[in-house]
Amino acid sequence: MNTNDYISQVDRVSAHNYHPLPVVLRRGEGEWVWDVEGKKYLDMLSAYSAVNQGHRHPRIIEALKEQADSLTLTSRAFHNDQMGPFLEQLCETTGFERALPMNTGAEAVETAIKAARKWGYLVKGVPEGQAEIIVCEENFHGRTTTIVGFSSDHGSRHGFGPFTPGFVTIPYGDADALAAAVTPNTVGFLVEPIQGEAGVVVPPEGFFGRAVEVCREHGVLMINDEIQTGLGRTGKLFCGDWDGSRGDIMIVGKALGGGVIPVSGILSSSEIMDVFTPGDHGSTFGGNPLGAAVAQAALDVILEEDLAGRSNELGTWFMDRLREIDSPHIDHVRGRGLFVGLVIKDESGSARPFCEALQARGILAKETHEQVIRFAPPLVIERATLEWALDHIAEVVQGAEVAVG
Ligand code: IF1
Repeated sequence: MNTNDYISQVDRVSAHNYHPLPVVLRRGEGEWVWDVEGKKYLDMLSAYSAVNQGHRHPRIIEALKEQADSLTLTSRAFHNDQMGPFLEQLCETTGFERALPMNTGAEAVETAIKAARKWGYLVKGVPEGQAEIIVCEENFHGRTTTIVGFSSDHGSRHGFGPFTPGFVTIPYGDADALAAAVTPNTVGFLVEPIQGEAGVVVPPEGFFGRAVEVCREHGVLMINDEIQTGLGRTGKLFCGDWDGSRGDIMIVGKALGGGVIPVSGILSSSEIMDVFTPGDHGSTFGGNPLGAAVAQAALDVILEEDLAGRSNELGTWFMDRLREIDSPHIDHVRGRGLFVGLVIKDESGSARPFCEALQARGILAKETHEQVIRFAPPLVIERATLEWALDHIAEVVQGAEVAVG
């Protein structure tokens, strides 16, 4: 079968809930992937920052294979010998007292929502069923009906109601609006330190620090969604570190699974985590030994290879070089570390044709929200590879190969 055969097959048998680039991948290694015709591509998306360690990192694959040869799944009805070591390493790495392991990011976000609400009722004294959580315009926190219910993106929520009550929306980056939205029933502020899906939107300087103060003043839990921005992506171990705050609850996922298996979770204090009692929350796979073994290796790689430091150094250099490109189509470049958004001017049309031109040159990048080309390569990427990519990016955004407008 060739590329078109695979695409036709998927078109025939799958729901059409995505519009992927017309490429069918078969192999990955480091920052590179190969399609079914053997064509090589630079992965500039990293599965939306779930492959920070690069495709099939040897240490992570070794951990996967070793654990697969002994025990893969027990459910939480029994203990296993991998979950404790994993969660202890995660707590030591993040500085939190306790962790609750889940699988997908959305599951972890839902877990954080439940933790904040129950803390509100048991500790803060909010009347049962009255808890409010503040979220931001243009947020992306996952695809469950509760989560899309507080999305401001019509495409993510249309046709999926009715939705869960108890969420209040403020403009992203507006600390005064946050303060004004707080009521005695507010239990949490759920926020991405940099908004990913919104198009790599970095909040105004000082917003995050001010939000921490507002939350502290009003006894509101700061809930940092670091699923995409965490684990080195923005040039610090966690994006909140740029403002010295990892939140009262920090949500992690994606790269925690090393690009191999879904591993997510929430981290918090004992006071907050102790609202959970046996049987009131869980999941079949949460804390499974295979994921726990992989996640330990995933964390080791991030720390021992200083992926955050690489992201900071290479990302800063990469964005400077992008800003030097003289192109009629570039509105501006934004981001932090190797979490970069190149914003295409409205008059130049959508970012999609530029992504298709990049694909023809062996670079896989994905547009987000029409106008933004997101560049988020694996954090193991070589500088020489970025230099090669920059030459092609410059030619694409300067050249006439893209029919614009
Ligand atoms: C899709 C977006 C990114 C996330 C943040 C929670 C989750 C995500 C900050 C949920 C997941 C993924 C989901 C994937 C595409 C991708 C995405 F474009 F959808 F918005 F990265 F920006 N918090 N983001 O970014 O984690 O349940 O997926 O494990 O749904 O199309 P998940």
